[in-house]
Amino acid sequence: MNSLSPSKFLGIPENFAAHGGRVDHMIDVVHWLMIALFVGWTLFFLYCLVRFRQSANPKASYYGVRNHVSSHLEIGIVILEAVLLLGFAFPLWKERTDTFETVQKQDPVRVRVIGWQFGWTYHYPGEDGKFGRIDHRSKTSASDPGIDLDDPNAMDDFTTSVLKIPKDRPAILMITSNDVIHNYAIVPMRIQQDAIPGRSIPMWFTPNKELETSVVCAQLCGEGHGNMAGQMEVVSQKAYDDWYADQTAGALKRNAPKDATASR
Ligand SMILES: [Cu+2]
Repeated sequence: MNSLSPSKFLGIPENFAAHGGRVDHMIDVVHWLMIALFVGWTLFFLYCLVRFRQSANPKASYYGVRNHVSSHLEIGIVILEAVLLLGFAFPLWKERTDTFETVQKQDPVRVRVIGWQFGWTYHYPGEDGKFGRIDHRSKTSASDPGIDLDDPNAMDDFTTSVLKIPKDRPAILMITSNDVIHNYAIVPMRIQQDAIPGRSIPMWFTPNKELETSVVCAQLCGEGHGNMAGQMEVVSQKAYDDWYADQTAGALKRNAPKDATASR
């Protein structure tokens, strides 16, 4: 079946997310319908070229088509499309959007993703699992997530330019933007979400294989839009934990109160 699936022969990258199979299935059934329509319309077009050629039809017909084949065909297509929408697309959408409560109970990894002109910054909550307060006035550059270091929860927070998450564990990415509307898209994870300034929108998925891949901006956002390809890594839980502990320790050291006279 795989070689017969349009999502494969049209060259979509391999799926690496737990829910991705259903997205690919949706892409497959929609493409099969489109292929059928394309072939049908092409045959009909060729038929018309021959059947209604000028030499055989010097005079126009004032009656046109008198049977109901076309109406029946159209009703058939409408039914098929309704099946695709109600039978496949809606249930997939429902599953994607209604699972947030469940996912939150499955010990997810949480990362804030900040889009900016032109790149991505990742903000991890550190070992306490709590993100520090965000203060937009404290931002010093386009890519600054604006973490307020006066908040005790921020002491162990760290930021990266590459997204790192563990395999087989749900990841909840909170997508936001520092400037204009971007769109955070990970094709191998079959997921994307608009990054809107002033909003923090959750997007969740479970990577089921280790990989290094790229993330892209899927919303034209300015002259550097094409440079917004970033990197992400899915690693083993152990590698993730080690890396996370390292990063947290680094942050705690950086943010440790200096001597009392130094102003922050
Ligand atoms: Cu962009």
